[in-house]
Amino acid sequence: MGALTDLIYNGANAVAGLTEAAVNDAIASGGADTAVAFPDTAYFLPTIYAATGVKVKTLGDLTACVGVLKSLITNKDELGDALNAGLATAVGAEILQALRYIGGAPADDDGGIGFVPDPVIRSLGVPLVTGDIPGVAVVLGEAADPKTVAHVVKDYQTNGLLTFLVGKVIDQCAEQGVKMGLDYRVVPLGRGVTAVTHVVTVAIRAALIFGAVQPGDLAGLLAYTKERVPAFVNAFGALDEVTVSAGAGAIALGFPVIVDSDLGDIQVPGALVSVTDHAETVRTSLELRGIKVKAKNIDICMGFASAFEGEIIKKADTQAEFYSGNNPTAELVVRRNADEIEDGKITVIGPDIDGDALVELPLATYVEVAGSKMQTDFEPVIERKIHHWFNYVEGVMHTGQRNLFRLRVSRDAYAAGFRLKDLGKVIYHEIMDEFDAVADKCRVTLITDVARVREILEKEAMPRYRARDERLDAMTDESVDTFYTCTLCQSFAPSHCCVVTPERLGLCGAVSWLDAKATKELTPAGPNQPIAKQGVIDERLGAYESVNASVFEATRGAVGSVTLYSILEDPMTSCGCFECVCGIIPEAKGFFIVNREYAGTTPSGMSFGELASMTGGGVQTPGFMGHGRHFIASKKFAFAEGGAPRIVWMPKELKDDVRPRLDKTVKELYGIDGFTDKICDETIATDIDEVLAYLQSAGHPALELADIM
Ligand code: SF4
Ligand code: NI
Ligand code: CU1
Repeated sequence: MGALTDLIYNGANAVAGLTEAAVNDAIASGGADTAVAFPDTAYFLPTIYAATGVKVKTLGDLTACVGVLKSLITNKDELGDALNAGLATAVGAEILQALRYIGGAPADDDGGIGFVPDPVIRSLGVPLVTGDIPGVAVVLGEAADPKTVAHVVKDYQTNGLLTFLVGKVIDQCAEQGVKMGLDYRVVPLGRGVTAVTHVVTVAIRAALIFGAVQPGDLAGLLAYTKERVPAFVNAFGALDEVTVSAGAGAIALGFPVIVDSDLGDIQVPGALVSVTDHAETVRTSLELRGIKVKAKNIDICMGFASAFEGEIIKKADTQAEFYSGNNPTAELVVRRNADEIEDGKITVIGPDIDGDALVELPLATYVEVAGSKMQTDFEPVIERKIHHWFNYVEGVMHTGQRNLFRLRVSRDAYAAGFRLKDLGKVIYHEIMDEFDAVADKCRVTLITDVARVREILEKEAMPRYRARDERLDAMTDESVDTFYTCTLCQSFAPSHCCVVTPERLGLCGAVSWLDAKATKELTPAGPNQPIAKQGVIDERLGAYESVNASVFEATRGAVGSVTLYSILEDPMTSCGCFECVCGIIPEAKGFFIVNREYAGTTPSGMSFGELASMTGGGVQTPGFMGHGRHFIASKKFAFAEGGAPRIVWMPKELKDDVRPRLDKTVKELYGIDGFTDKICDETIATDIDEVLAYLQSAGHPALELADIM
């Protein structure tokens, strides 16, 4: 053991020395009052905050932190003590990185994105709980042969993992043509080894955001990251002492470290492991962390992985485009009887995508599904997936749905042999994989013949879209006798449970009542369980005995009383991945809402990230509630408090997005015309007095209502 602990202590002492000197220098030159903060986070210096509860705001606050850091380095020859020294290294790295951010964004280009803002972490919640992102890889160092590291990283990418790069591997992967960026799930953090702090704080903030771990509860923090953050480290190349002690920090958080050099007998089973054969790196890493990936073996010539979902294909790189603005288009999934279709049949009707110049075509993606458990209600659930499945293909980009979409196939994909039939294969494979419980047979037809597409669009697709919309519109909480729980997020937020109703979708925006119903059919023991609507306690609040009982059971006793329609009385819990969060402006007698994408400040003086930190982790916080975008225009939004007329402020983009539905709802329920225009936004005012002045001049109805609290 001695050799390993020596390395860890040497590294930790070196980092401690550097940190102390850097802090002293910074104080000497800027003064102890100089502000120090990472951008767009509500968690200060997250490692220090989570581990000790200390809210670092100025350079002066760091002096005490350096003292704590040094006290963690005991130089005792026990692995447990040495791992604490590893945590000291993590703290030192965090401080050194934070110093780079004094006065704003770092001036020096470190080759990476650096600090990851809170909203990005929140946006990762859903893909992580659904297994869409099955794990997080940290790849650091410098590989002896760049090809080996690029191969490993591409392998993770193909399997949907989120990979963070630290060190020279960034340049090596770039040279080898690895597609990088958050959209590709390969994220360069920085060349210096201290940049590893930016992934450490992601794991730590996950514990604060989703896990409701209290700042200062170090044991709770380490238990959370070990049990719930599926991360591991791959270190390439020669290991210096600092890297080893940073690795010890990773091990303390519960993340195994796999190195490609031969450590001989200083390995620690399950925690520090040598894998010198790079062909084994990925398999061993996933196994050590218990990460299971779904093999996606579709017989097409291009990659197929969720990691390609964010890929952008520029017009100049496009071989073929199917765009509703230029040609008729439709995407339609229909239920059939088993005797009506032949399973596995994929047909192309009309011209394929061949050509030297840009090929522009109409397209109907026509999918027929048969199965004894297939319901008409599942048609739109499956249909909406087409967007994701097409995007998963490397070299294919898709936006929109139904009769309004844009689909591009890249020149690279075409050159590799990708043709229309392959799109059919993708749909067939995914339906039989994801919807196997309801789909016994599936037939896919891709039509580019303009007359046929127009006929399908007019005679079949449009009437069906309209009928579905009418059904959705007519589907109210009163019209059904079953609601659903959603506990998918419990893997991160153990005591959280959403209640999904026709008029209130999950706060992530990704789970509607129909989705929940379909999931119950697909995985009967899964995250969506039916709640029979029984035992009304209060209609206005949306309080039901059966809802309370189901939530109590689903949260194992953590939450016993939730309302469906109130923000102030027993509101639903928030996990952390909500699309929007709302809060109160007492002076305006109303609520403001802010969405995750909005980076500015709100009338409360807080940003989305700061507001979001007021709620989450499966806790009920009256007055602050996470919710989906779609819920804003629901007749049930804040129904108990007076409904949508209480909304007084939203970012402009959000306003424009919800305007048509919101105007309709408010007109119908409260008889007010053009309501959305009466809501203030950041282009009008964020200062509370100016907001009030605007609401006055616009005649906002909230001002006429009773005080909100
Ligand atoms: Fe998580 Fe709620 Fe969305 Fe389910 S509906 S995935 S629990 S946020
Ligand atoms: Ni959505
Ligand atoms: Cu969530």
